[in-house]
Amino acid sequence: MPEYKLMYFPIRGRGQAIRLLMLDQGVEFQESTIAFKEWPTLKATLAFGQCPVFYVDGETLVQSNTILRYLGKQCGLYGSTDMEAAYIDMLNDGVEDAYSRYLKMIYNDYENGKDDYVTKVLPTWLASFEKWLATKADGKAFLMGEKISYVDYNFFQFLDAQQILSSTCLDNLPLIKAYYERMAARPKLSEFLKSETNTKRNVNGNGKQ
Ligand SMILES: N[C@@H](CCC(=O)N[C@@H](CS)C(=O)NCC(=O)O)C(=O)O
Repeated sequence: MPEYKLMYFPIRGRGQAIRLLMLDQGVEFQESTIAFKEWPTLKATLAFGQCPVFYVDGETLVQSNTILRYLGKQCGLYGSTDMEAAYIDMLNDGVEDAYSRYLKMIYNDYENGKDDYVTKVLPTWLASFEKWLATKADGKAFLMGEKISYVDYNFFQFLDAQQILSSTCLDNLPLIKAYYERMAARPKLSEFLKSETNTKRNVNGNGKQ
């Protein structure tokens, strides 16, 4: 395995799915936190001036979903045919669309937009995923059925953040609720989620959650 190093701000944010995937899959990696005062210097060196940054031996990757897809290929979490890979990407693009709406509300409109997001925007996205889950292994396994794929870590981190925002958001969604609990109970994830490393990290960079 190459040497992996994740660099990100001291928050869960867009680093979380990458961390969860590597921890659960037993991938060794180093993690280094970017101090906010060091950020301008590092930012100037990065392809799009954004983090997370993922170093693979001498290579430097940015874009969280690219990093997830790269790890998906490395760890056998990307389906076994081109069509399965396309469905996994399709689901991940759905998670990205929902997550972007969440981030927009968190960073730009928390006070005025939270209610609308929780009562209208989020339920629409979750209902689509509930319907999807019902088509795969009766909703009793992962987003693509019996085998876990990289999108499960991204969907799980999204659900984890939504539960913090609204603890009842999964109440009428039995398949997603059970899916969330199943993922959270995976031994390595469960240990990490309870750890201080995780609980002391803010969900988002502005402290809103
Ligand atoms: N599409 C990018 C978005 C990355 C992004 O927005 N990163 C934020 C932190 S989550 C950032 O680097 N903010 C600091 C800045 O833009 O200067 C990804 O998925 O990695």
